[in-house]
Amino acid sequence: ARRFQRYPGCPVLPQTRPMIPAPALLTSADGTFTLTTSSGVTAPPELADPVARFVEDVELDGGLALTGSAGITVELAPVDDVPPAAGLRADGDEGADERYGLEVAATGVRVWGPTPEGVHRGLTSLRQLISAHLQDGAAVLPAARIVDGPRFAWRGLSLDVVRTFHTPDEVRRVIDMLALYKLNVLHLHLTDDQGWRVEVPSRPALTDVAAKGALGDRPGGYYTRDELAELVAYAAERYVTVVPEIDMPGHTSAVFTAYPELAPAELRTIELGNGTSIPLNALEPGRPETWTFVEDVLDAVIPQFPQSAYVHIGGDETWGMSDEDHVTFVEKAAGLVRDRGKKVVGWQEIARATLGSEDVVQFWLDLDIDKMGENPDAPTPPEELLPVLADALRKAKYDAPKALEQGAKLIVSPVTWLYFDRPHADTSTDAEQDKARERLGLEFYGAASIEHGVSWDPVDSLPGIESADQIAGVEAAIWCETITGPEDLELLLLPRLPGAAEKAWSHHTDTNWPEYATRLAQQSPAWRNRSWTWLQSVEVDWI
Ligand code: TNX
Repeated sequence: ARRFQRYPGCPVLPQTRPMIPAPALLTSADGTFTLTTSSGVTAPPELADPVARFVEDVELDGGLALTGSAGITVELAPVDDVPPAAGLRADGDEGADERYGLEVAATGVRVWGPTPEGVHRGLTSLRQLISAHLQDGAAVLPAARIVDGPRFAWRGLSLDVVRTFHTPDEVRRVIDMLALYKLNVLHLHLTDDQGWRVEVPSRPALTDVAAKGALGDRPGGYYTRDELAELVAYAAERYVTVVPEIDMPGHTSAVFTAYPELAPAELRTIELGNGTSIPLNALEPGRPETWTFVEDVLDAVIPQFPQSAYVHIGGDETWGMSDEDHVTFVEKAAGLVRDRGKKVVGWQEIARATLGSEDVVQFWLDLDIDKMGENPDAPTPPEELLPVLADALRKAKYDAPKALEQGAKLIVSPVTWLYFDRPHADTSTDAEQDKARERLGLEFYGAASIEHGVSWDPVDSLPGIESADQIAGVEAAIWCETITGPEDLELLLLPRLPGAAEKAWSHHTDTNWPEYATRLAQQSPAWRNRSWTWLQSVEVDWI
């Protein structure tokens, strides 16, 4: 397979540090510098926020309270020995720059970057070094000079909060994980067949009725405007942008329970035979009331996500709808988003519509129908579903090339590499956990190992991509059909999430598994201190 070429001057890493993602440039030096509770940070006032965040996080990661004022110097200074990121920023801030430098010398630690955000990323690297080297209240850091910056500007996680409702506190834990791995987008999948999670004051039944649902008999819920404001601010403090998804025209069964007048005359589903079914109905583009509804929703939701330059309109799996209606719907919905000053992102199926060059298409369907039958553990799909799936996968092959032809950029989220709702192939050293593992993840995808998660490259992963410039970014996705609560969620997120970050950020694309596994093992002290659950894979020597 063709491999991403390092930019000129980016060497093969001669040695590593307990950091994920791996930094672009790293030079070891002789000596060490020791941080203790009497150490602290010297910084100009404009960096007070990232520094305060760092001090708080260092304590949460490992219990080291930096109560002094010297040892770490932080400043604004340019970084240009690594190239700027490719791709698009979810907050639309074209002037943003996440590059940073980090130097550990015998005389002290220095972190610098051209912007507070760059400095924040550098301090995040320092957090990882401290927690991996912390022993008896002191972090003995080996001397090194690091210069680093992201390969892609949009590095995210799509989180399904519908099939299982995750409370604001649970979402904050996920944001903490994203921040530790320099991921900067939380894509919230707020609506689906089973529920609705956001307030629309002009449409009270969405929260009074639709929000009560979740998959099966799980509890429903929604985020109030205040809760969302707090979540968005919590994320922003960690330089994470929250992008809202309103999934339409399909995946709208919950809307139809709240507003039956929007439902098509005939409701159709495919029974899966295990008590669940796939609804085939969608919002109909030919009816004026559909568009009043969509406008009501956009007008209420957009202001709740001020940092996001984008609105995700879904567009996936409209299996009960004609291609023509799908295209009509997508084009009109995209126009309404643009009219409101936001850019459009949607699942790959939107590439079948006429798009603008500012639109972003999220590619996911890299499945091969012939291979899907190869997983012996997978349930046999009902007869009725087979032609529907075959048709969906056949059309999906053209989506990425169509998007690129139209000048749109792609977010890379292939099921094969970035769907975290695949079962874990690695067993756990913990028997209880291993039992939970057996029920987690959708079986028809087949199980994937942690090693698998780092053995690919975004540029090589989809048809039609020739260079990193065609990619907006890299986003993992976690769907929650098999996830019943926060422990399940964390067990599928960790330790996969750092692997997605490695692919999205690092310029070192040919990940070497034993070397990566060593860095991964060194993450566990911070996870333990933060009481995050992770799959204790037998393939990794956790410390
Ligand atoms: C497909 S990915 C879906 C979701 C499911 C997911 C399960 C996408 C855009 N749609 O509705 O939850 O598969 O992995």
